[in-house]
Amino acid sequence: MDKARFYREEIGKALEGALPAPSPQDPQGLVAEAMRYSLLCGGKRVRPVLTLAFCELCGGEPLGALPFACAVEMVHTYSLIHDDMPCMDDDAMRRGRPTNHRVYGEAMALLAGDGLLTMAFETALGFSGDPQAALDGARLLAQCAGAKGMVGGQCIDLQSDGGKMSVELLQAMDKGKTVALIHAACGMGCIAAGAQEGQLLAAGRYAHGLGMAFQLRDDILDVEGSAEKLGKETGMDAARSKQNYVSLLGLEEAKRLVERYTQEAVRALEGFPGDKGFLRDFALGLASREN
Ligand code: GRG
Repeated sequence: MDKARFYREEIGKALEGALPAPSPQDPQGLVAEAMRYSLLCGGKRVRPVLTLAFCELCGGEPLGALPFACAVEMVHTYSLIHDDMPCMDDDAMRRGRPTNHRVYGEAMALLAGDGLLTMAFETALGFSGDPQAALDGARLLAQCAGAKGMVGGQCIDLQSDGGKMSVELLQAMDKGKTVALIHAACGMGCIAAGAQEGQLLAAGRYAHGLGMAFQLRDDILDVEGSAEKLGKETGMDAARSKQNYVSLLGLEEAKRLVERYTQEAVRALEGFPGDKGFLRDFALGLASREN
C-alpha cells in the first residue's frame, strides 16, 4: 500500500475513534451526528497527512502524531462548515454532498463547527508523548487557526466581498485562510517528533510554498475544474465577483505561480536530513490536482 493511502486509512480510523456514532437515546446525539457528517465524509486529508509525514521526516513514529493530525483536520472541517453557511459563502455542496447547514439547519451547523473546534484542542492535548510537546502543538494550532491566522484570513475575505483587491491583500488573505493551517499541520508533525527550531522553520517554508500553490490551484480549478471531481460547485468566485489570482493575474500567470511556489516547498525540504521523497512528491502531486 502506498504511504499516503496508509496514512489516510489510519487518520480515518483515528477520527472515527475520536467521534464515535451517538446512540439513538443520546439527548446530545444530534450535534455529534452533524459533526460526523462533515468530518467522516471524505476530503483529501491533506493537512493530517502532512502532520504524519513531517513527524516521520524528523525521525518520529508517524502514528504517534495522530492526535495532532486529527486535531488539525477537525479545525479544517469546522472552518468549512462555517464558511459554507448563509452568513458567509452560502454554499450548497461540499465534499460531494449537501453542506452541513442544508442537512441539519443553520443553528446545528454552527454547533457542529463549534464542537469540532473545541474537540480539536481536547484531541491535541491527548498527545501521549512529551507533555511539553502536547502544549506546544496545541499552542501552534491555536495561533494558526485564530485571528492572526485562518480566522484573520476569513475576515479579510468577508470585508473584501465583491470589491477590488490588490495582489498584496489577496496574499495576506490566503496566508491566513490557507497557509496558516497547513503551517500548523507541518509544524505539529515536527513538534511531535521533538524536532529542532531550524527544522520547524524549514517546515514553515515548505508550508508557505505548498499552501500558496494549493490556493492558486484552488482558484484555477474554480475556473477550469469539474464540479463532479471537486465535489462542490465551480465558478463561485466569479459569480460572487470575488477577486482571486486568476481574476487578478490571469490563468497563465496563476499556473506559473503554482510551479514557483511548489519549487519553494521542494527546496525547503533540503533543511531535513532524512528521505524527502514522499513530501516532494506530495507537493508535486498537489500542484496538478483535479480535486
Ligand atoms: C470560517 C474561520 C473560518 C474560516 C474559513 C477554510 C476557509 C476559511 C474557507 C473555505 C474556502 C477556501 C477556499 C479556503 C481556502 C482553503 C481551502 C482551499 C480549503 C479547502 O481545502 P481542501 O481542498 O478541502 O483540502 P477537503 O474537502 O479536501 O478537505
